[in-house]
Amino acid sequence: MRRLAILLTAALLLGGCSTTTTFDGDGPKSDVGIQLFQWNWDSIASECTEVLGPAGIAWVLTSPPQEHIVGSPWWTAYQPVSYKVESRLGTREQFESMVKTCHEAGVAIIVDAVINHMTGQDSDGFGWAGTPFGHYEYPGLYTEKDFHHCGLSESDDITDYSSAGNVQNCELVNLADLATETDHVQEQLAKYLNDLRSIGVDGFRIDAAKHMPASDVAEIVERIDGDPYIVQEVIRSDGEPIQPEDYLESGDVFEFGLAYQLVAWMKTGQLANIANVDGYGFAPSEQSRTFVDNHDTERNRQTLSYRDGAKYQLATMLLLASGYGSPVLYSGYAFTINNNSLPVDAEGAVTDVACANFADFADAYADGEWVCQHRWPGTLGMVGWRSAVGSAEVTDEWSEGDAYAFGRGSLGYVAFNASDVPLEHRFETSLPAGEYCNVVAAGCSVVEVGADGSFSVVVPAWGAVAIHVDSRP
Ligand code: LM2
Ligand code: CA
Repeated sequence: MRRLAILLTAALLLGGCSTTTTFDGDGPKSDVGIQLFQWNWDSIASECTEVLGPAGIAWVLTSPPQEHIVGSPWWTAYQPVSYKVESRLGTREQFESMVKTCHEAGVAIIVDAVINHMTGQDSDGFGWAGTPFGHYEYPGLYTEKDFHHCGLSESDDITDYSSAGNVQNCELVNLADLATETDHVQEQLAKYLNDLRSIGVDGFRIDAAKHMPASDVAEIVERIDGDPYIVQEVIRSDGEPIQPEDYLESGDVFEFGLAYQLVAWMKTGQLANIANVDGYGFAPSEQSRTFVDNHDTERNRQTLSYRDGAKYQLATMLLLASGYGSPVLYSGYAFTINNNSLPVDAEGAVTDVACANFADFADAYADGEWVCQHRWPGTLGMVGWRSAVGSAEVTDEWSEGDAYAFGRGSLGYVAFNASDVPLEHRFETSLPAGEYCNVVAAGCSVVEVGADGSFSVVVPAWGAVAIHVDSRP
């Protein structure tokens, strides 16, 4: 029964009858995904086994796996040279083995699919796997005729985000823009994506979806075998003609609007707003993928990031407690300059992840150190909390000043404190009496719920206390 429930949840999460996935993980499966930015395939595999599977994380979003230009910045990954599964992150064999290992741990694999463009290089070169290429020449894949030349600006670059034609047919930072409306381009893309499907890949992040008409994306997705999970990157920006909602036919969308609001709420302390996001114009909850940050926003500083320490952790816990959307966690490496390289070996391949030793939020990370913020106790604890409370309704809401607390019926309760001062309070809950572990603190610090369902606790400054029925001493 339990196993069936896990299989069913997994199937639902992945948008239906995924052909290649079986989940044997034993933890309760959550709807939470995680982007492991620039983690190599071997490191993702061991993280699936050691941390993600046991924590009940549903899937990992990998960085792009296809052959890319040679160079030290992380963004070489976003300039495809060919669709060989051969990159700085590992070989095809390592990729295959990662998919297998993660599946055995009950974790699905979602791949970042760079399908809007090829390279942005004006001179000819060779890719990571040795494949020759020119800006508009990719042997065996594409020639000049397969690219857009929008003719709307001197460089053919995107110059006007108020024009859909400009955004979709011109070049995003000089990246050769594929004619995604054509049969030939769609066929090549489908071959690549279906090759990944044959390895067992469960779904795709559609990179730069805004830069392709929603109808092109839909046609490409149609050509993918089986019923893969799809999540699209359409950065929300008010007043633009292209909006995430245009893409819902092909799958889910990342809700950038909520990530921006989290920054504001951490400033104002208005955490209770998350319980009522109706007025914000976000994507429908069932198709919304929420997040605190991703690799782009931690660099352009439009969202919180690991640098914000306890505030970042608080925002992550709040997101995990919310019934709106499904969260995607983020984990990357520390940097001071956007182009900072990541740890590589003598050949330039990304080396295995070694997580920074986390003692508390005051830790400063050295450039290139793997932050592993997904392992912070508050994050893992709230993933468990989320699984425990499931879809139970919000009850026993309380807020005062910068503090906000609520329950999910008789299954769990959480209290947040967005201020510099610890908060002592007696919370009224609908929980059965007894002892509970505060799951966001390391170890089990015991909270005692009385016969009337109330408990008294000190919520740390910029911290939380969370208890649920599946974690009792
Ligand atoms: C994305 N989503 O839509 C990715 O999340 C984002 O990280 C990608 O940009 C972008 N779209 C294209 O896939 C990154 C990075 C850019 C970088 C591009 C291409 O943020 O800075 O552009 O990848 O590698 C770089 C240079 C840029 C240059 C371009 C072409 O920064 O100055 O443009 O390469 O050579 C002349
Ligand atoms: Ca385009």
